[in-house]
Order: sequence, then C-alpha cells, then structure tokens
Amino acid sequence: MPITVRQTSTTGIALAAMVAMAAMTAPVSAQMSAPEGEPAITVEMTGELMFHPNSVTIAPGETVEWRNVSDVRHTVTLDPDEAFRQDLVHVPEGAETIHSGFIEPGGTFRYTFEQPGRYGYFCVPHQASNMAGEVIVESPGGNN
Ligand SMILES: [Cu+2]
Repeated sequence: MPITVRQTSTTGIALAAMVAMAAMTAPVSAQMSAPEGEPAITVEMTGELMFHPNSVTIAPGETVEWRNVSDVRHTVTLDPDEAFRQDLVHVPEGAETIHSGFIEPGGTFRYTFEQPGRYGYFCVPHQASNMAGEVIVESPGGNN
C-alpha cells in the first residue's frame, strides 16, 4: 500500500499549508485604516503655481501633506500677517496660524488639523499669481 501512504501525507501537507496561510493573512486584513500620523491626503505644489487639488476635505485629526513637485520654492501659509492678498486667507476663529517657511523642490510639509472649519491658505511668493487653496475640516456627521 505505498501509494495510499503517499496520498495521505500529501493531503496532510496541503492542509497544513492552508492553515498556515490563513493564520498569516488574518492580521493583515484586519488592519484597514492608515497608520497614525500618516497623511490622509497629499496636495501637490506645481510649476504652474497651483495647489493641486486646491480644495480638500478631511476629518478632524487628519493630516494633509503638501509636496513640492516643481522647480521653485513655495510656502503653505495661513497667516494674515504674511498676506497682502487678504482675500486668499481664511483662518477659522480660534484656530492657530500656519506658516511652513520655504519648501524646497522635492520637499514636503505636513499639518494635522484638529479644529473644524474652512482654512484658506496661500503661497507667500506666488500670492500675486493666485496660488492658493483650501482645507475643509468637517466631522463625519457633518455638524461643525
Ligand atoms: Cu508658490
């Protein structure tokens, strides 16, 4: 009966392999959300002097990352004191101002928004070219 013995052992190995695979995939599929502190969304700063996309909506506590994909320096600025175009700036009441300083080509800047509201920001050297964007922070329920 050598054939029967070999079949039994092959089935046993296949079964053991299936159990091992199930055990390995289980913890991966359980991890659905992004790791803590990782950006929820990325906004590119372009050579056309634009933020792309120029309007993003996130939930409180989420992080936005700006990435300079152009050959020139940009800033991410939410500070009326830095603006001669006051129409581009909007800081929700009680929220802190933001100023990234110069972000070099290839560089990034991250900010985590806690307070709901509409944040209108701009780029200091390119405000004359309307380089501006907005971040809307709203609770998943919709009641700000
Ligand atoms: Cu700019």
